[in-house]
Amino acid sequence: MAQTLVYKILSTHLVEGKLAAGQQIGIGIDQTLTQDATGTTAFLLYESMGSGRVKTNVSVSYIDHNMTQFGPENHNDHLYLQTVAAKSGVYHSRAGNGICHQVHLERFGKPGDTLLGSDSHTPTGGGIGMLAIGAGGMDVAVAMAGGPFYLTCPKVVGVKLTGKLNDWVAAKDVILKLLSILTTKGNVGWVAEYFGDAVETLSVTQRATITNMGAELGVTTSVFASDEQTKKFLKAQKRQADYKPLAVDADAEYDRVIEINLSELEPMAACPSSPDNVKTVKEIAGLETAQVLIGSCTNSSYTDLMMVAKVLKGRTINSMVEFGIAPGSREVLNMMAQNGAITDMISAGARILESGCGPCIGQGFSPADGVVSLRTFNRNFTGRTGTKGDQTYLVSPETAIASVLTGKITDPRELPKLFGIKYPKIEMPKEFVIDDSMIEVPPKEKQAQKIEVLRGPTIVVPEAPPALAKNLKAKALLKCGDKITTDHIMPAGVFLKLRSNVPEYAKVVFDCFNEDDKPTFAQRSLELKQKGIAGIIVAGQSYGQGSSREHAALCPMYLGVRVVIAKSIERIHKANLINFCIVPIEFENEDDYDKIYQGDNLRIDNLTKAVKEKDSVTIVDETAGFEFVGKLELSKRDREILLAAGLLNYTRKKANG
Ligand code: MIC
Ligand code: SF4
Repeated sequence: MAQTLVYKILSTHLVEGKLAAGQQIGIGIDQTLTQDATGTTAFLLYESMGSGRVKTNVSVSYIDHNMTQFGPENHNDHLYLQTVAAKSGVYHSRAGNGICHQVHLERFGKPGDTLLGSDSHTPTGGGIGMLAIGAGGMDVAVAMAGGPFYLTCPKVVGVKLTGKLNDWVAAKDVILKLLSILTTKGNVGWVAEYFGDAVETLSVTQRATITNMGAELGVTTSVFASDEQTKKFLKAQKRQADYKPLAVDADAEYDRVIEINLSELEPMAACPSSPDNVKTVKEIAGLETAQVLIGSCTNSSYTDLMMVAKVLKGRTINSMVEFGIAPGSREVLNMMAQNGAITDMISAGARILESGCGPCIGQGFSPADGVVSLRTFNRNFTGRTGTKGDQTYLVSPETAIASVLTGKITDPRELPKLFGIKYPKIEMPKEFVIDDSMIEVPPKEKQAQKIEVLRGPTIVVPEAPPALAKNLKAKALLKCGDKITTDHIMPAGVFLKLRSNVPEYAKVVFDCFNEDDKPTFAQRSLELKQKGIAGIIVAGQSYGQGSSREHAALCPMYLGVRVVIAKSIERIHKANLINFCIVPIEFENEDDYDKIYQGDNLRIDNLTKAVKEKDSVTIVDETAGFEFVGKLELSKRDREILLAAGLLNYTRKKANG
């Protein structure tokens, strides 16, 4: 039978279930990646499983998020991750070597392989023809131990690309266009697969920009074929042996097809504060900007940054703009240092940041109050920059650099007219400067046994969830609206350094909803927990979108949250809730959402029975005096995990027979 790329990779990795959309399947995982902000928990859980050496072909632990090092926390994490990686047989990419997704693409990505990463932008690997999926750290820990990854067998949306990108129009504009069509809601259970004549015109890094930001659609992943472009990229990385062609069958059918003609595309921007609030740059042109940042795993490749350097050469940035550039990897930084591009950037007035996530995750460069910040990143959720009420626009490097020169949001197609700049077409280099000295190869098992894993005092082993209550007595601790992201639930920024200390980090759960002079969400929760009353979160559509951070389940669990009732819940977050024994319930009738108020006393009788064998559960709102039905959309395995009090307990039980 003719197959899509997605189904080709799935069928060669299927270990459980049937390849039919909507069915729960288990797939074997070839590679994993973890980063420091989710990796410490992942490795602590991995160690608790007692699994020894990893069973994957390749597992890599990256340090790229937490690099500011105010206080000992970050460095404690780095040392822990470095030693635990060596002990477990995991490659370790040191701080300064670059953003996990960019480095993984350059040094490890392999067409046709599966990659599971504890970061939602893992689908960046789809740019090199991998089936690359983001998940919670606990799921990645299981994969490192050799276990399958379970997912809903997806429907495939074929995105047909035709035409050719015009000068100053970028891969970022392709994904922004798609976000304007599909939005960030309602795409759970789908994968985006790109096809059509225009695909061969896009380089691997352009494809990776598209698959990276596909995460914002909420799809399971996004995939491109592996072809001549892939071969060229791998050859330039001196990894031609990793090349394998991968093409869609001619008469393969997609569940839905969307066509984007690249020739007709124009520069786009995601306006505050959602990646799908997309307008053309022309529509918002002229808006003054005081900060422009280029970087992140979406747009920090060699070709992106060389284009920026060429535009800047011999020019000076607008004096009202603060301008930072964070190269995606040390490889990119090194190449630009060697060919002089960094000098062009510095001379123009750019501030060169280290290779890492930096401002994308609120580590520095929080904008001033009320100013427009223009970023080439993938997320502009409110407050993510570290400034409340921030005004962040997401654009391509082309639009960013045009705006740096004018101080206003500027359509880059104006650059020839405004400054006489010709579009600098950057070719993929024939050979990259390869230097893997910051990637530590794990020692052989015997050698590794002697390694002492360093666990500084700020690293606290997370508490295991308690067993599910038979009958649940609870309170609606919080009622929130649509599109609540994991950034709302668990802020990063200045709190990011607390990732390996759940009791401390839990103090800022839902910090964005805390009001001065009123008890915080954490205080209200802990007070109830002491009285033996569980917490319930009531939410609207797409609850838990965005990051894969399992702390958005782990910390609420620590505070006593046992159930989330929402209109819909995003894929990774739903899995994280289950892994930490929080029951995800969806409203059968969405109107019931309006009848519940924050503070209502809720009751769920026979919860364990429902989780065991029912597709729905009755929830009694004792305060409002009504009852309603919630859907339990759970696989058999989900149910077993919940009944075993979470994935860690479940895995241990399985291992002990
Ligand atoms: C993000 O972009 O939000 C992050 C930080 O990379 C997260 C992971 C995390 O919260 O540590 C992600 O995308 O999963
Ligand atoms: Fe890092 Fe930002 Fe990419 Fe997340 S989205 S991995 S924080 S660069």
